[in-house]
Amino acid sequence: MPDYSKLYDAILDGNDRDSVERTREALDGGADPAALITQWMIPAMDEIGRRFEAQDCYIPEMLMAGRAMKAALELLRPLLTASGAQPTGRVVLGTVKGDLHDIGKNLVGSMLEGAGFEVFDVGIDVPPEKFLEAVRSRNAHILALSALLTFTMPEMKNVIAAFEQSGVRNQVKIIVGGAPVTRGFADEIGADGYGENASSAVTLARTLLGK
Ligand code: B1M
Repeated sequence: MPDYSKLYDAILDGNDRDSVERTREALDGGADPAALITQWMIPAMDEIGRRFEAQDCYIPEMLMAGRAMKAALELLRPLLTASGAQPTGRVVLGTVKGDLHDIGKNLVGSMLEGAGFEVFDVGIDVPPEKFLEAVRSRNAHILALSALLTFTMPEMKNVIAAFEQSGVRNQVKIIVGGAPVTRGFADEIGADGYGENASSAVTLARTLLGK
């Protein structure tokens, strides 16, 4: 793959104008959108996270990098979703209560849409009752939960408990993902599956619906 390090740098620098410009350039040059995301854009977010952890940067820098990433993803989104695939199933998607991270969730949503799923994104910081209401009103086949913080992961368990208490747990498949989430954690809380990244979330959703 050609060198797209200027896109990586634009995200790392939190320069949204530049990240959009570099993405446009890359697409004009025939770049594969999925490869741009996995090989250049996500590594830039990982690097900003590493710097934050090492106290080499602070929340404003993380916020600006997030903004530059989202701006570039906006350009790529139509390319990820335009597959023309037949409707595969309905998914309610959201980030759990207490958690404001949405870039990974949005990527999962775009990839699911690209695979033909109808996706209802209920946003970030979502309490269990809102997930319940959304799954019921949309008659969803799958509930997809995202968490990026170790201290919001337990919220996934609370969501599953809310579905059990309401007697609707067996009507929907619940899948979980996000950087700190593991397969072991998914099993422990009684989720139906774990997706390591956006494309494995798609494979998982398809498998769970027997597609
Ligand atoms: Co935050 N943050 N952040 N942050 N942030 C992390 C997650 C952190 C790892 C950084 C670090 O310390 N290295 C750390 C968490 C530590 C921990 O809990 N172990 C952290 C922290 C501490 C915090 C705050 C607490 C900081 C503070 O206030 N002191 C705070 C919390 C706010 C809150 O949520 N209540 C906070 C805030 C923020 C910003 C708002 C500034 C911003 C978010 C902007 C936004 O989302 N709109 C932000 C950012 C940008 C990050 C990092 C740098 C990047 C996250 C990201 O977008 N990655 C992140 C470090 C990192 O991840 N390396 C960090 C790119 C994205 C494509 O990847 O989201 O992992 P990801 O999604 C992947 C997979 O995880 C998976 O697929 C996606 C695509 O491959 N996936 C799923 C995700 N959901 C899935 C669901 C599935 C399946 C797969 O099925 C349902």
